[in-house]
Amino acid sequence: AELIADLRRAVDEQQLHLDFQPIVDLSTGTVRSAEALVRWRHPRLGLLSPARFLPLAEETGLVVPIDRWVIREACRAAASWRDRLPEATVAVNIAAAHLRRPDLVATVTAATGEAGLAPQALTLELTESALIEDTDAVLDRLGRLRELGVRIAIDDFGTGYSSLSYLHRIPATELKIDRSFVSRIPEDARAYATVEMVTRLAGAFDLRVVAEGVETDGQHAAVAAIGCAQGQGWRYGRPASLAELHGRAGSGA
Ligand code: G
Ligand code: G
Ligand code: MN
Ligand code: NA
Repeated sequence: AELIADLRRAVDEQQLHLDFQPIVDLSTGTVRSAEALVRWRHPRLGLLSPARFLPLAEETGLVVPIDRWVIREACRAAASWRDRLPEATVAVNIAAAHLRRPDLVATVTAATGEAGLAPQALTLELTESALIEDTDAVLDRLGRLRELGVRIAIDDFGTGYSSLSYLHRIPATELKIDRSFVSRIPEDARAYATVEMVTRLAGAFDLRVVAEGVETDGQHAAVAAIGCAQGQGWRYGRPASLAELHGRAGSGA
């Protein structure tokens, strides 16, 4: 209960910050995007990962103001790296509760507008479990975001309960293959076949594929051979502060 009161204050008192993890083009190694990941520097408990406080934030509805803050900060960050990485987008995770809110489109429009960022440079990551409640209102909202140019990624693909049918309904632009599959290749034949199948399926839907959780050279070689367009994971870079990311982009390929 005390943590709830603390969390309520965290946004106002600037205790949250974002780390960014690069997403690279698998054929060239170029940074194509960065995923914003929220962290909470708690005054007494120290640095808390989202796994520690997001469930609480979701229960209490505080996840909506947190996600709003994340969207705004992420857009500002993307505007700051536009000079060096003009093509790179920023990706933010959107909670199910936020997706259900009619004001999501206004929040996104305000954040990109304030930052002077093209909506095309923003990707919203939605999990399959958030998409389970894809009511007409949610689909309409996603359609309007797409019309603005905002990109839509299906996150942790393959782990949800939903059927493949929502691939037909959601106006997604990319599909992120969950790291539980990527971490088992190339050795595990079934995981390998799953990544291959999902990549081929994504191609038929014109979706860009991002392999998540690539840690080793072997995994990198496998996802590249399979034909995934992009990769994310420790092999390419850990989540890091904006300052560190700038340093890396400056020295990189
Ligand atoms: O960075 P880490 O591995 O601790 O992230 C754990 C989970 O928290 C991931 O599934 C990620 O999608 C989620 N997450 C990270 N940042 C945000 C955020 O700003 N908003 C929401 N809704 N989820 C986030
Ligand atoms: O659910 P989502 O995909 O948004 O979660 C992203 C989380 O995955 C981040 O918190 C990040 O720390 C974690 N992550 C990113 N790359 C790797 C990786 O290569 N290995 C592992 N184990 N975790 C990773
Ligand atoms: Mn994500
Ligand atoms: Na993911």
